[in-house]
Order: sequence, then structure tokens, then C-alpha cells
Amino acid sequence: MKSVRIGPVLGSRVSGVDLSEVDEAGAAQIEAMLAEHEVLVFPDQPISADAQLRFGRLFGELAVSPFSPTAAEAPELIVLDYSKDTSPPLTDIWHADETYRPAPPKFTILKAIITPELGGDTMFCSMRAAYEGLSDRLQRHIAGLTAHHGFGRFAKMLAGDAEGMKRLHVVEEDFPHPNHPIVSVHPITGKRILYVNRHFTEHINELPDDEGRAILELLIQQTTRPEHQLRVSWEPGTLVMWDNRSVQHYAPHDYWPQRRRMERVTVEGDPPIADGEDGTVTWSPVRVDGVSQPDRPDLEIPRRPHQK
Ligand SMILES: O=C(O)CCC(=O)C(=O)O
Ligand SMILES: [Fe+2]
Repeated sequence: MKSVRIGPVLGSRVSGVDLSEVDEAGAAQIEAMLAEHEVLVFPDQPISADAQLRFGRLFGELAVSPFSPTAAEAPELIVLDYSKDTSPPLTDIWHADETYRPAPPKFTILKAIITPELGGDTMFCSMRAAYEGLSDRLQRHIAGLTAHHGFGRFAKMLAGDAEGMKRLHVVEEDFPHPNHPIVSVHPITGKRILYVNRHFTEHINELPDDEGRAILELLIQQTTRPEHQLRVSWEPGTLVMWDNRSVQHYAPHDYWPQRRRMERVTVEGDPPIADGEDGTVTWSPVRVDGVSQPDRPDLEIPRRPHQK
């Protein structure tokens, strides 16, 4: 497998592998590359849906989304197929996938089947870089805070009629809205990550309303800084895998009403690890074979030098 960095802060293009034939050792290698680069682009992988499901299962259980359109034969396979006959999807908003779950997915694996002639890229933002871009003072201010996450646009989509409202109540019982740390710690790299997003994060729990709203907006705005981003263009057969713990993404609807068909599998994850309230890290590393990681459980993560 050959990995070539494609962005200054995140992203790598990986060649020399057939994803329908990866074994456990290959998966461990991919997981290590993902921890380092956050987004992996695999060009020219026209693998079947079954092969994509199998590839995803190498990394853990696959999640079933309560909202996204799924294939009839495999609820773990999300099919995003949009054209002039369908309304555009709800993905033109910065988000990490499914942070309305107490344990959001760790990886998303998205493959292009039909791509538009123009447009239809996906944008990614490293929330590690976004955290590192904050001033030392703001980093200290937000240490230890938590935020409430909800269903975002999906709730509004369902709330349109009585049937939808019923379904919304059922989903709400199955997925009680969680609180997540605002700064989480990556389980493999130990790096800090800004863990709030435009789609699902509703409010900061420990601050007065007005103060919390202003700070949340400031933090969410970090995704819009081009310096933190990577933009990926798709061809049929491009497969992209991202670390949903440390990146957010945004799919512009600039292609619609041209047709674009994507298929996705999502690997279940663990609850995000909180940073300690006093700025020290609460550390519980997840062991992954073949990945080098710091061996000190009380690892001190150095702060960035003070910004001018
Ligand atoms: O269509 C895309 O490029 C991304 C859609 C999305 O948000 C997702 O698959 O999680
Ligand atoms: Fe998404």
C-alpha cells in the first residue's frame, strides 16, 4: 500500500490495494494511516456493495442509521442517490456523522457510483487542526465543557406530518440525546479535537445561554477556515474513508439536479473521550494492532505556543 499526502493538514491518497481483498493486517495498516491522515482517498475501487460491507466489518460492527435512506437488502448500506426527481439531501451543512448517538460512529466509508459532470465534491475539515488553531486562552476556557447534541435537520424533516412525529418519538426513545465533551481526545493519537458541529450540537451545558451561544458559534465557525480543509473530487469508483472522530464534512449541493449516487457504510464507535476539566487528559487508549501509540496512560499533551 502506498500513501501520498494530499493536503497540508489532512488527507492521503492510497494506492496499491484492492479493498475487496483486504485482510486483518491490511485493515490494521489502514486504521493506522487513518489516525495519521484523518481522510484516506482510495481511487479506482469499483467494489460491490457486498465487498464494501465486508471491508467495513473489518473495523467493527456496522451502524444502522435511523434517518438515512438504506438499501432494502442491507440496512447497514446507506444509499445517497439524488437527481432531478428527488429533493436534494440534508448534507450541505458541516457535521460529523451521527453525533446524536452516545457512541457516534468512528469511521465512515463512502463510495461514488455515479458522479455529476460538474460539482459534487465533498469537503472535509480537520477538527484537530481547528482545535490547534484556537488561542491558548480559548483552549483553556473551553476545557472540560460539554455540549448537548440532537437530531438537527432530521427532526425537522420528520416533524412535517403526524406519521413523521410518531416516528420521531420512537427514534427519540431509541437515541436519547447525548452530551459530549466539547474537546475530545483521539483514542489513538492522543491529540485534542474540537468536537462540536453545526448540524447536531445544540448548546453548551455549563455556560449561561447567551455566553454559550456566542462561544458555540465561534467554535463551529472554525470549520469554515480553508486552512483546516481538504476538498475531494469523486470519480465513479472513488472510495473515501474518514475518521469521524476527528473530521467533519460538508457535501455541497452544487451538482443538483444532476444525478449523483453514493453508497456508504458506517462503523460503530465509542463515546468520545473527554479532556479533563483542569486541562489534563483523561486517557483511555483503544488498542489497535500495528499502530504505534504513546505508552504512558497519563500522557501530557503539550499546548500550542501562545499565539500573537
Ligand atoms: O454525499 C457526500 O459527499 C457526503 C454525504 C454525507 O454527509 C455522508 O455520507 O455522511
Ligand atoms: Fe455525513
